[in-house]
Amino acid sequence: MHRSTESTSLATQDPSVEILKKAYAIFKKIDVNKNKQIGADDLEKYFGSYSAASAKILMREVDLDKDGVISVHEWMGYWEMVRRAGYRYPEIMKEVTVLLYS
Ligand SMILES: [Ca+2]
Repeated sequence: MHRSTESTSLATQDPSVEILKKAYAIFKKIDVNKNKQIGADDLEKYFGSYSAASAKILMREVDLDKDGVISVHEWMGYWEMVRRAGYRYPEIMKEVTVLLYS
């Protein structure tokens, strides 16, 4: 007798998947020179001076190994962490949307 494997339904409309997809799209947008990492200069170019403070906070929060750049793993890990931390989807989506269209 064996336990039936819990069926993880891969719903196409899973909002968390949407979030991660968007997060990745944002990463690619910010990574202007396509070197698979986001540096402070990328953030400055992308966000402009008006939200330099937000960019700094973002860097501080996402750059886990403190090497001054955000790798794609750090970026995706950040959003995964935010998601798991129990933030409500609408809040995350708002954050993502702001990032995507700012
Ligand atoms: Ca890093």
